[in-house]
Order: sequence, then structure tokens, then C-alpha cells
Amino acid sequence: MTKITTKSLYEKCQILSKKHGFEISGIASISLKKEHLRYLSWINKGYAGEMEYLKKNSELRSNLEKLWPNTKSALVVGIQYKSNKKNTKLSSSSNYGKIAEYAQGGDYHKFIKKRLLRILKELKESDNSIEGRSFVDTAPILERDLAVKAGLGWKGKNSLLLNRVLGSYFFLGVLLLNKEIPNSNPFKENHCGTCVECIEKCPTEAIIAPEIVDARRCISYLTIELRGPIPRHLRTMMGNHIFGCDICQIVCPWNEKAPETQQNRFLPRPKTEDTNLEKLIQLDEKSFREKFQGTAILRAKYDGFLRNVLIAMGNSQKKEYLNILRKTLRHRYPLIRGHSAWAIAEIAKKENENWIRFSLEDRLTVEKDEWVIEEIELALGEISRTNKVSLEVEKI
Ligand code: B12
Ligand code: SF4
Ligand code: SF4
Repeated sequence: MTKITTKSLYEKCQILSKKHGFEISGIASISLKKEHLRYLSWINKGYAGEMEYLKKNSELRSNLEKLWPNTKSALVVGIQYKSNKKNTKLSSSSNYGKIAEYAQGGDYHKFIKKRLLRILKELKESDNSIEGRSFVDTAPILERDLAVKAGLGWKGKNSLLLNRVLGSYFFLGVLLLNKEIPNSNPFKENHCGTCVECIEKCPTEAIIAPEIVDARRCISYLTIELRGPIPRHLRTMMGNHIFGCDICQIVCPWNEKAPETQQNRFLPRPKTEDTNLEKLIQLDEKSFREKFQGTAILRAKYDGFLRNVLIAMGNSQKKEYLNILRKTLRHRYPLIRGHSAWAIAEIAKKENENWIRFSLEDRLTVEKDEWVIEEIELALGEISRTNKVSLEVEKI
């Protein structure tokens, strides 16, 4: 079989990327020394929180040859997932939880990986000495930095990769190849200009400087990656986000005219769309798995997802939820019991009814988990404090 020239390999990569549904693609050089130093400083400042996988093998990120010794270049691809379908229930009612756009359709990891492998297969048909390895989130790769080098766009102040046509609602994937391929021109401009919308509108002030996100404050991290309790000082800032967050993308002017995805797979699934909080909190583990099968939502795990739902219920301050929360106060998962106590206190702030306090005091006599006991005590403290304040206000 004749060997393909590097120039036509470059063109072939672009053509095949389009053919397999990737709207944007480019070839990047594989050295990321400057970006790696910044990455290390980000890790050392503790911004990764409990994402241990980001701390491991950090040296691989600067040198993709260490990740796969045959690496000579990287094909970087982007695929749009934005849907124009609006969930009208969400905008009109706080009975519903918000799921980030990327997670409302089918999971992207396997889908993108498969398509990258198809590209590889077709590249091999022109030259069977071509080898490759495909990655989507799965390896210690600085995908957005590689994407800048591949000319796909610039890193916005929210740290996401922005493209002038697609905005930021697209996924990235990387195919490492064992051939030297001419590099695309790296993207040099930064089109954020003086805009600071994402920084100003982030509800938890997680974007601490342009391009730097302290993940420990980011709702996406809190609702997806964090396994234990949500830090108390951040709970009220989370609103009704129950999986991920899109605020720093919604407010971005570059997303206003972004086109809709061409992939039906990424459109919201009817099952995922129904995010009625009262229904979600009553899911058992089996029905949770069935409802969200094939979506990224399973990553939060059952107790983590219900924890998020409880935060949204507490933030709704709806009295109707109190009965159900008394039940979840007895749930078999401590994480759910503890957050139920918090949600009860948030709602009880508005209600001056003794039975709410009694139900927490009652639970305190049987609870064995230390963290849950602390949450109940804090909830009781919060209720007496706010009720005292409201009684004093009444006297005035
Ligand atoms: C870990 C991770 C997260 C974490 C951390 C977020 C983050 N900003 O890194 C959490 C869970 C919070 C997260 C959230 C989201 N994520 Co995410 N995430 C990843 C993952 C797996 C690794 C990213 C990583 O390595 N982060 C580590 C830090 C160090 O990277 P960084 O921010 O680029 O760090 C730079 C800055 O700190 C900067 N820096 C440091 N010091 C200094 C100093 C100066 C002066 C300057 C200028 C810069 C600077 O340099 C560092 C290196 O470039 C990638 C996939 C991948 N392998 O790349 C997806 C990825 C970034 N996520 C993605 C998505 C879609 C999201 C969400 C939108 C999901 C959602 N809707 O909830 C949110 C967006 C939140 C946000 N604004 O970042 C997409 C982004 C696509 C795009 N268009 O950019 C990716 C690429 C996944 C994919 N394959 O498509 N994510
Ligand atoms: S995803 Fe939400 S919480 Fe995270 S940085 Fe963006 S706006 Fe802030
Ligand atoms: S909202 Fe403004 S500052 Fe933030 S990424 Fe978009 S253009 Fe850049």
C-alpha cells in the first residue's frame, strides 16, 4: 500500500472529521510546557478539590509522548451539543431542577470515542502504518489547551473553549497519531474583549480570575464530582441546579447565535426532561438508574444526585415539600438524611410551626451518624434563630 504524504494526511484528517460529524477540527503540536506549569500551579493551590484523577500522572499532561510513546501529533475535534429546545416548565417554576444542557442528551464519551476510532480506521485504509489512540476526558490531557494549538478557538474567561461560530456548547475529543502532520495555525486572538459577564454572573464566584476556575466553588463540581456533603456556605447559592451548571455559557454573547447540534443523540431525552423535584426525590436506586441510563447523570451516583435535589428543594422554600422531607430524614443514606435536615430548616425559616422542630428533635434521638447529627443540630439552631427573629419582629 502506498504511503500518504503528510500534507494529504492533514487534509484527510479534516475531511474525515467532518464526515464523522465533528464541526471543527485541527492538528496540534504536542508540547504544552507553559500550560503545564499553569496547570501545576492550579493543582497546588487546591482548586481541583477532591478530583484526585487530576492530581495523578500530572507529568503526562505536558508530554503526550509519555502518555503514548508513539505520539507525533494530535488531531483535536469539536462537536456541537446545543439544543434549541427549551424546557418551558423550567423557566416558569421552581418545582423543577435544572440539568446542564450537555447532560440532557445521551452520554458523549463513548459516542465521540467511537467516531474517533472510525476516523482512525479510515486513515489506516490509506496508510496501514498509521496508529492512534483516542481520548475524551479519559486521559490526563489538557484538551482545551491542545484545541487552542489546533486553531479551534480561544479560552474564554470562563475557561471554556470558544469558537466564533459554535460558541462554547461543544465537546472536545483528541486522537493521538504516530505521524508528523503539519500543524494547524494556533488560535492567537482572544475575542472576550472587555466582557466580564461570566465572571459577574457566576452564582458562586467560582471564576476567580480570567480563565481560572476554582472547581471547589463551581456548581458543576459540587453537583457532579463531589462525593460527600456540599459545603454549607455554598448551598443557598446553588439555586435549583441539580446536575451541572450552564450560567457562564448562557450569559456568554458568543453563544447567542450558536447553531443547534446535528446529532439527535445530544437532544434532551424525554425521561431526563422531567425534573420535577418531588418525583426525583422519591426515586429508588433502581429507578434512578433506569431513568438516567445512558446519560452522564449517573456519574453523580444515586445518593449524590438526591443530595442535589434536596438542595434545590431547600432553596425553593416550598412548604409542600416538608412532608416528603420528613420521610427522607429517615433515608438509608446518611448523605440524604443530612441534606434533608438542611432543606427542612431552609423551608422552616418561613414557617413558624412546632411540628417541624419536633420531627427533627425526634430524629435526633435515634440518629447514629455523627455528620447527620451535626446537620440536625445546626438545622434546629437555624430554626430557633429565625423564629426568634420573626417573633421579635412581630412584637415590634
Ligand atoms: C476537570 C474538568 C472539569 C472540572 C474543572 C473545570 C475546569 N475549568 O478545569 C469541573 C467539574 C468544574 C468542570 C466543569 C465543567 N466542564 Co469540564 N472538564 C474537566 C476535564 C475532565 C479536565 C479539565 C482540566 O484539566 N482542568 C484542570 C485545569 C487546570 O484546567 P484549566 O482551567 O484549563 O487550567 C488552566 C487555568 O487554570 C490556567 N491558569 C492557571 N494559572 C494561570 C495564570 C494565568 C495568568 C492565566 C492567564 C491562566 C492560568 O492555565 C491552566 C492550564 O491551561 C475536561 C476534559 C479534559 N481532559 O480537558 C472537561 C471539559 C473542560 N469540561 C467541559 C464542560 C462542557 C464542562 C461544563 C460546561 C459542564 C457543565 N455544564 O456543568 C462545566 C464548565 C465549568 C467551567 N466554567 O469550567 C468540556 C469543555 C468544552 C469546551 N467547549 O471548552 C471539556 C473539555 C470536556 C470535553 N471533552 O468536552 N469540568
Ligand atoms: S459552571 Fe456555573 S458555577 Fe461553574 S463557573 Fe460556570 S457559572 Fe460558575
Ligand atoms: S461571557 Fe464574555 S468574558 Fe466570559 S467567556 Fe463569554 S465573551 Fe468571554
